[in-house]
Amino acid sequence: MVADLAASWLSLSAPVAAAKAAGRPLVALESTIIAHGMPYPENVCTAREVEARIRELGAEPATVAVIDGRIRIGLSDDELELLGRSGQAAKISRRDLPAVLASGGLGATTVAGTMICAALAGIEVFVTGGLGGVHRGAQETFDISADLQELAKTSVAVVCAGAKSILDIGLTLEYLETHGVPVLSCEQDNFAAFYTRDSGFRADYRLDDAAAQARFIRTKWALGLAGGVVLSAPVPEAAAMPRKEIDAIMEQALAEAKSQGIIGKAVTPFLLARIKVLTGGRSLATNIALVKHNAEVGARLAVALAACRD
Ligand code: PSU
Ligand code: MN
Repeated sequence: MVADLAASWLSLSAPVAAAKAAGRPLVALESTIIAHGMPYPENVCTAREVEARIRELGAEPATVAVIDGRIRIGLSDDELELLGRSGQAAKISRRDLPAVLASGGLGATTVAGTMICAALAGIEVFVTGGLGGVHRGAQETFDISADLQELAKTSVAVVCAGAKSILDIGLTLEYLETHGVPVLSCEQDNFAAFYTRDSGFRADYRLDDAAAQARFIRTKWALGLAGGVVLSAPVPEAAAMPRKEIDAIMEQALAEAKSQGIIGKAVTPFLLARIKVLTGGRSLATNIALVKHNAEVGARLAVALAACRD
């Protein structure tokens, strides 16, 4: 069977395999944020703290990456270090997965890549920082993250702090609507904007309670409506950046990317690194705080989903 063949590329860590066998809740985590989204050593430190917090809340974390040509679901501390430190990991979205597997390589999975692997491993909840989306100026560049197409077809719930306003958030939400991807929000009515709480755009449905989120998701999938669900959680107030300041910095980073001719998969890592420098490192603290908060929201959702299996 196709699914069995695909599953033969997977290696589950012992804790993930044990949790799965016992029917305990699992939370997938991406690795592009570790390898390409944050600098060392904060990336590895954050990855470990996020995993610990998910465990405290009763779910098992499963960080996803490709190591030695295998899809690895659940990483050891040494493997997190390898990804965070080597600078050698490929950035793996849907189109890159066969290349890195076939060549026996090392790679970090994006939102799209992680969703594919999570679905293969039977994991329903995935926690990330921010979604990829429709880039500003996409009418000329056609730069639309493969994350959005993945949400359209792969049945995993993705917890995020919305999307950055380096993207065109309005068009990102339009794209998701076209593809039938529900955008849920907790703690507020509006979709979050990563460094700031409010994107200025309403989410489709506000569901603060994990049990209500779980019922929504179960109902979607029970109806045979395959595809993802976005759950937006705003960065905690104390860690949010002043809107004016971050907007000006993002404009500058975007202008630099354009003038330097940065294109394709290099765009998002370039912008993240420039924003960190231009904020004097403060954007990194915000990024870490929002990922930890997302981990809490995701762990509670995974626990609630496990309690309402159909
Ligand atoms: N947004 C962030 N941090 C990240 C990313 C997005 O704040 O690390 C990563 C995620 O892995 C996301 C990917 O899936 O960038 C999107 O890349 P692209 O725009 O090239 O599709
Ligand atoms: Mn892109």
